[in-house]
Order: sequence, then C-alpha cells, then structure tokens
Amino acid sequence: MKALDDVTILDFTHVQSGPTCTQLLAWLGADVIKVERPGAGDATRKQLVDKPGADSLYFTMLNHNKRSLTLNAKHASGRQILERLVKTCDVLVENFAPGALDRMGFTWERIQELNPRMILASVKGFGPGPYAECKVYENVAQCAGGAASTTGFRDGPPLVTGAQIGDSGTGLHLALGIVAALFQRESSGRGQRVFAPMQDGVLNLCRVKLRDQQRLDAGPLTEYSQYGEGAPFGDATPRAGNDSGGGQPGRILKCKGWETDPNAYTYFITQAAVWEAICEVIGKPEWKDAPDYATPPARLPRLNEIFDAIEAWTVTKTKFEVMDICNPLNIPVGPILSMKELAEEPSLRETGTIVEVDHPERGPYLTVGCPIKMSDSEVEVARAPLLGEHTQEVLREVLNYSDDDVAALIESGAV
Ligand code: CAO
Repeated sequence: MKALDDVTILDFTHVQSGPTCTQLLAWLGADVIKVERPGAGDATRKQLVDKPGADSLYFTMLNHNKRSLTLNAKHASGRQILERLVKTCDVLVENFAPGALDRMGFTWERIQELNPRMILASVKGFGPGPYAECKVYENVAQCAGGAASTTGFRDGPPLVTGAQIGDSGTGLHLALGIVAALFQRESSGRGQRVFAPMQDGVLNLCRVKLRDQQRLDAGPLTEYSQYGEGAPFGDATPRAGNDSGGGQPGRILKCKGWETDPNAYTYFITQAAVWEAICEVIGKPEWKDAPDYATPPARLPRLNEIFDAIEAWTVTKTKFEVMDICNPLNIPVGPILSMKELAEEPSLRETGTIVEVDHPERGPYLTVGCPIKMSDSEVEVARAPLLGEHTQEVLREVLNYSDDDVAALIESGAV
C-alpha cells in the first residue's frame, strides 16, 4: 500500500519545477504518466550531458518512478489520446509557458467538460499581473521573489542560492496543493485548479525577510551584523551575509584546514541559554558576567568581536570536532558539508535519502531519494524512464487500445 495508490497523474511537465512535483507524487504511490514530445522528450534529457548518448543526470534525477509516453499533442490523433487520458486520469500537472496548454486545446473549461473530477495543477513564473505572460527559470524566480536581494553580503551584489527554491520549492508547493485538492474532491466530487506561481513560492520561503522589511519601520535591525558595524540601514531589507536571520545570532566560522579546504567551516549559533557554556569552551570565562557580554542585548553591538573570539577557537578544531564538543553542551553548530561528503555519508544511505540507482544507459548513479519518510507508505526509488519506454504499455493498459490501434498510431506519428 502507498499513500497515493489509485491516483493517476497525467504529467505534462518539463525541466525542473513540474517534474519535482510529479516525482514526489510518484514516490507517494501515484501512477505518473509523463507525456513527452516524440523524438525529443523533456529538453533536460539532453542537457548537461556527462555520458554521451545517455539521458542526463539532470533528467534522471528528477523523473524517477514515472512512465514515459511519447505523444504529439499537435497531431489530431495525439490530441484524441490526450482527451482520453484527461477523462481517465485524476490530475493533469503542467508547467508550460503561459497559454501553451490552451493553444493545445486544453483550456480549463474543456478539461472540466471532459472530466469534472480532474484537478489541473500548474506552475508558472508569475501569477496574474504585469509579468503573467513571462517565461521564467529558477534564477529569475529567485530574483523576482526576493531571495536574491536578501542573499549575499552588504558590500557585494545580490546572490542566487544553490538551493533550487524557485523550481523545486515551487514543485513542493504544487504537490501540497494537489494532495489537498484530491482530499477535497473526496467530499465535493469536483476537481479544481491548483496554481503555484514561482514568484509566490520564493516569496513564501523568504517570509522572514518581509518580516524584517516591516521591522525596519521601528528602527535598525539590531541582530544584523551591520548594526554592530555602525552601517546605516536603507529603506529595504539588506543582505545579511551569514547572519542567522533569527533571534539567536549565528555566523559561518573558519575551522582547521580552511586555508586549503573550501568547506572547512562551521555554522555557530550563540544560543542565549548556553552562553556560559560557550564562554567556557572558547576560553573567555570572564564574558559570563561582564555587563558588556552577559545578556543578548548587550552582545548585539559587539557581535563581530564575539564571533572573532569564537573563530579563534573553531579554527583550532576540525568542523567535526566542533560538532563533537558543542553538541553535548547544547550549543547549536553545523559543519559546512560538501556534496562529496553528503554523497558519501553512510547515515543518508541508510535512510534512503541518498540512493544508488541503476540505469540501462548510464549504469549506476546517485540520486536524492524521497525526503519525506512515511511509516505506512514506503518509497522504492525506481530509475527514470527512457523516452517513450511505456508508450505502448500505457496505450494498451490505461486506454485499452488494441495492438492494431497502437501500430496505426505509431505509423501516423501521433505517438
Ligand atoms: N507535443 C506537441 N507540442 C508540445 C509537446 C508535445 N508533447 N510538449 C510541448 N509542446 C509544445 C508546447 O505546446 C509549446 O508550443 P507553443 O509555444 O507553440 O504553444 C512548445 O512545445 C514549447 O513549450 P514551452 O514554451 O513551455 O517551452 P520553452 O522551452 O520555450 O520554455 C520554460 C520553457 C520553462 C521557460 C516555460 O515552459 C515556462 O516558463 N514554464 C513555466 C515556468 C516554469 O515552470 N519554469 C521552470 C522551469 S525549470 O527552471
């Protein structure tokens, strides 16, 4: 048994945002039928290719546990097949450019005529408004959603982050909307539209920065390093470097080996409740009671000095030694882990968060498995499908086409 057994998804997604969503639904047990253009497929199959001739990691790592059906949506017979799939499936997920699905003949009105229980779930770059018609990729969403203006250092340009909050983040939002719509359909009997704009998803993840925007009205943001540095605040939430963003100040600090290892760093949080333990560990016991250091408000203007003193200690230890010493004292710290270290971490292999998958074209590769663990709906990560691998199977099994029908459809170029 899987959580989404008996749910069939017509997966009209491509690149990253939509595929992230449908991959999650597949891991939760849905039958995901990915529709791809004959001969080409999802453009990511052949992007960032590392093994000539094989599907890329870009594609394979976003499309596990799906079936691939090739179908030309602009061919009359292809459109008929799509109509039959709309009648049969529970959810249509798409992240085409604005208007593309309508141009294929599948407006929301038409979809409802074909199947009133159908849930139509879409990702677009922007919601209604001046940019509704724009095509959008990850970094555009990060910039338009407020992440870039608040990431980086005060004296440097805006920065994008490696976490794909625009694509994968929006895919997550969409998946939640789909599951909620499936739940609501149980009582209403009706499908509905689920819409997740990437700008909105990024802004949702930057919620604390809009919090700070409003706090600026009440004066400088005292937990930001720039407050202690005496730099004036402007009229918008500034970039805060590696400041913690919460009520407990934190920084990234050097550890032993930083001169040669770009990831020999730790995140260190000066949790108020364990201030005395921090003072002991870093060899500053006199700071426990000194009026300039003993309370969180007294420390705020001197965070640079305090973190310099902590770093003078962390730099004598490896990032893992810092963990080993601080964790028993309830001092929150975290090593900066590289992708290499994560890929090799045994505990992540054991929980299925890092999985090795075999692929007929590529051989074995690593992927990130399902990050949601459910006690009654276990996930087995299956390799991504080859282009059109399941075309005949889907036509026969899901739509009951005969062998002769399937042969004629292949001959016509519709699939
Ligand atoms: N059969 C026939 N035609 C098909 C087809 C199929 N199976 N699958 C796709 N097509 C057609 C579409 O109908 C569309 O045709 P028209 O423009 O003539 O209507 C065409 O292929 C291209 O679709 P597209 O505009 O979505 O693709 P693109 O590569 O030009 O743009 C992207 C890509 C991602 C910028 C755009 O899809 C987009 O903005 N999507 C919404 C936002 C989003 O999800 N972005 C995240 C992507 S990951 O970074």
